[in-house]
Amino acid sequence: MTKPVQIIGAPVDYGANRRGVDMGPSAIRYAGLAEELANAGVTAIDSGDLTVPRAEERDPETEEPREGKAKFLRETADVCSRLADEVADAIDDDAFPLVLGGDHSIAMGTLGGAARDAEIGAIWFDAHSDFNTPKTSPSGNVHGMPLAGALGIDDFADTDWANAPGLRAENVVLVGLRSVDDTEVDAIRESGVTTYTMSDIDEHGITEIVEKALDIATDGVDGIHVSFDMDWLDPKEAPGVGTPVRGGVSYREAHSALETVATRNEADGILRSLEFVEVNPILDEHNETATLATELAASALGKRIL
Ligand code: Z70
Ligand code: MN
Ligand code: MN
Ligand code: MN
Repeated sequence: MTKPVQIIGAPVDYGANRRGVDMGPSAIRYAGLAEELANAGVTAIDSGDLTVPRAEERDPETEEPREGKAKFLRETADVCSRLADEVADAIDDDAFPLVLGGDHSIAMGTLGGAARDAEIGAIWFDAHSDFNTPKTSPSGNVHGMPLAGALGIDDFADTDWANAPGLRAENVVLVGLRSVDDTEVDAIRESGVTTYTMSDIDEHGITEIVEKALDIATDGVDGIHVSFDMDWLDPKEAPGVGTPVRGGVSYREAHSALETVATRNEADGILRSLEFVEVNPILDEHNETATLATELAASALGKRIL
């Protein structure tokens, strides 16, 4: 990464069903993010954390938008709006935003900022598809909704704070899916996004799938956002996540995926923003999931052994 990297912490747990993911940004910094990035030859500026009121001080129920349920939607709207401004400002300053979550609801903020004055694609590394809406969500947890929100699907059609203006569904690729709700299937099919499941990775290998994802995500856009949910990894590698799902990618596949992104970015400078979400230090073992996030960030930003 030739640009200076601007680290933005979003200590949010409004969107998750398990408390603790709000401590993710602290845990990732404590695990040595600054040193990892420095070793990778990256210049990083840490702009600290967004101010996020504690969930306990808030009433989770909200009527917006319309029917269905979505817990802490007002609070999520507030923090995503501020995050979008920070991300857009970083890009304006010719810096590269690296956002630390927090639960995955914050992706609506990151994408909103990254897609403010640009047409963008996105690669979503996640066990889950995050395509629910307040109407369809079985849980009411907003971290299961950010792609639907950013793409303006159904209830989110005129929810300005959630929508990412320049995000193009035909340039959105979900990689490594293994947990999709029945309620998400139709919306995914109708949206025009591309999906690769864990079976596709088994069949074709991680490098081929990520190369294909990059071809699709980068086609005709100004840049891409990479959203990395730590539950994409197998729970054996990343135990500190709120919603572990068996059968995820290995340590080596995760690094390989992000090295493939880094190599493409070295060639065409297409990477516009990056985020790591869903690190839950309370559920972690010796901060290893946070440590893994620091190493993965270094791989994505161009760390090389020789
Ligand atoms: C489920 C829901 C989800 C992350 C869990 C789970 C969604 N589809 N997303 N963990 N990161 O509640 O909507
Ligand atoms: Mn997710
Ligand atoms: Mn997930
Ligand atoms: Mn196939």
